[in-house]
Amino acid sequence: SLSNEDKACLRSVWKEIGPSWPEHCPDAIYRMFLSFPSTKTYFPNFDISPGSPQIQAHGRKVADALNKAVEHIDDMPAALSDLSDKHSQELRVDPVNFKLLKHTMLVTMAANYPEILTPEVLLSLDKLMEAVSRVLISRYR
Ligand code: ZNH
Repeated sequence: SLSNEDKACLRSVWKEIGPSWPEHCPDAIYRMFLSFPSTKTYFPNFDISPGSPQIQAHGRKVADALNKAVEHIDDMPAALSDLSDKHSQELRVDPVNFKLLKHTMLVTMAANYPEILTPEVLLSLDKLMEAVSRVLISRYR
């Protein structure tokens, strides 16, 4: 879980990444579909091509959720409660998929913010994605 050092690191780097992440997050979604084709089954109506409007819109929503997570880093379960319900109960995304998206998110961040992503920052971002994923799958039954 996130230590106080991780939280401080994330609050600080997110000032640099957060504002432009909505532009890049759709690439992370596209990379997920490309690298892990089974993930496409959750999006049967999506046009899976680079720059597709659905991927753009979805990427922006996911980026907004991450912004919210960092904004409420001490109280993520409450801040992401609706999303948790949605993923656990309605979308029923198999938890393994969160690892896949985490991977393509970190790759996309490393590609777009090479000077920000030192090994220490990468580790904190990895833990952030783990923490957000844990909240989103916390209500499975
Ligand atoms: Zn998810 C949706 C976030 C992961 C699948 N998502 C969604 C949204 C958001 C999110 C914000 C929107 C919602 C509303 O609208 O209400 N996700 C998210 C995050 C994450 C995720 C943050 C991590 C981190 N997801 C995920 C995965 C998957 C998914 C992994 C699979 C693969 N989602 C999904 C779907 C949906 C969503 C399917 C729906 C879409 C549409 O549009 O339809």
